Amino acid sequence: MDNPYVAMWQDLGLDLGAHDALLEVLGKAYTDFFLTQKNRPEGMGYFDFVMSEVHGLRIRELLDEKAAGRKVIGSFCVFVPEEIALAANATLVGLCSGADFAMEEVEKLLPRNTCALIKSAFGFKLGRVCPYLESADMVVGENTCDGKKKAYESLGSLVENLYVMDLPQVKSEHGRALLKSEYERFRGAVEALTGVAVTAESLKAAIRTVNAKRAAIHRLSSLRKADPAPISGMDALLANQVFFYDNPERFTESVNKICDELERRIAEKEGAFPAETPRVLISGCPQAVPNWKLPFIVESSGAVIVGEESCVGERGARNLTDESGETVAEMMAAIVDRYFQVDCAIFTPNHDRLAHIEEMAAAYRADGVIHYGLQFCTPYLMESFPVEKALEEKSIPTLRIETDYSMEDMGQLKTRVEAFIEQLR
Ligand code: BJ8
Repeated sequence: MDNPYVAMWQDLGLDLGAHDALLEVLGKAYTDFFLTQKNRPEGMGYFDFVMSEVHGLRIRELLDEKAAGRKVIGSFCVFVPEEIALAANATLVGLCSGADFAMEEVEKLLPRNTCALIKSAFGFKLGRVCPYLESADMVVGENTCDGKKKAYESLGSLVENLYVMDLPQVKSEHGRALLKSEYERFRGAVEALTGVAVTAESLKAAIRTVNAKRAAIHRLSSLRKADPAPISGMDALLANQVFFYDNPERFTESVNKICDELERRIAEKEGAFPAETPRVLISGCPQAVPNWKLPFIVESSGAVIVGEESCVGERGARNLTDESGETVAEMMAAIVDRYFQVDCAIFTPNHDRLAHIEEMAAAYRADGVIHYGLQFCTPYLMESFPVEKALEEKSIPTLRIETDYSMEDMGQLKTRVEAFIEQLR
């Protein structure tokens, strides 16, 4: 049967041949990595469906929203506040990319020693294979790491309406003031894009919507403390990845539904893995769709991942925004307070992150931590050394991994991960 979305992809200007090739690789990876897992919760059927339609139905929904007068904003970072976008009648979608694409073209614009995440974003644009990017009315970049900061200078010539947000690098009063003024500037830019002013009512509703989404993810995370773990780390990561794409209300409902099921599984001592399987916390760089390499290696080597200290995970979703404000100014201040706690490695010093890793290792009863660093990601690779040292001093076994999106080091990584899991046993 003909694919019902071909005309839509064509209208978006996608390179259909390249896009077909991407979908084929994605579909195969999904089948191999996810559908082969045993003892999956039934509720994962929803996420399987979402992934099967990630370039189809969800894009059609976004285009329908646009036809009804809403705008779509794409973002590469959890510092871009979804609350502000929603309150001004826009939908925010994540653009972070987790696969290599059109690398030859990318390396004509970026140095080879750029992290895979940045290269991937460029590859998806240059290869014309990302319908989210092509649907976006505004793309938001942010001055976080040096790689991203400088890459947006080049990306500006490739995408229409690139908006760059400045971000603090120090958690000081001055840093907070910068974040506040940048969020105000962003509010103005979104209002100008949509023609809709943020009101106290719309902002309160948006804060509630995003809080509900985060609360559902917190509930899911908390259930992973059980032994046996009721859900695999692969499946929990998938839910955290879908967080950035899905309709927020539907996402919240689906995650809460799976949580109901997980509570039943915990009561019946039913796990995705047997009880006493070695438990691992992953900490470090974000793992964007379809970057499933490390979790697959870990869980196919006999351990279960019980948490992600990552922006696609707890670092991104931790903390709700205070809902008690009554004016736009009060709620904007609450949004600044909430986001200013995100402990990305671009901050210096960044003591909160180490404290959070230790807290998470204890809360999720992790037997060890795997620090995941993307090659050439200076902020996280630099932090991996003190993190490893501090954790080892507390007798928490730690493995530092440095990798990219290629599959070439699968064998080597598997050997190291297996040895680490053996040590945990
Ligand atoms: S808040 S982690 S989403 S910036 S991997 S591009 S850091 S060189 S992604 Fe991030 Fe926002 Fe921080 Fe989170 Fe640079 Fe490192 Fe590449 Fe990275």
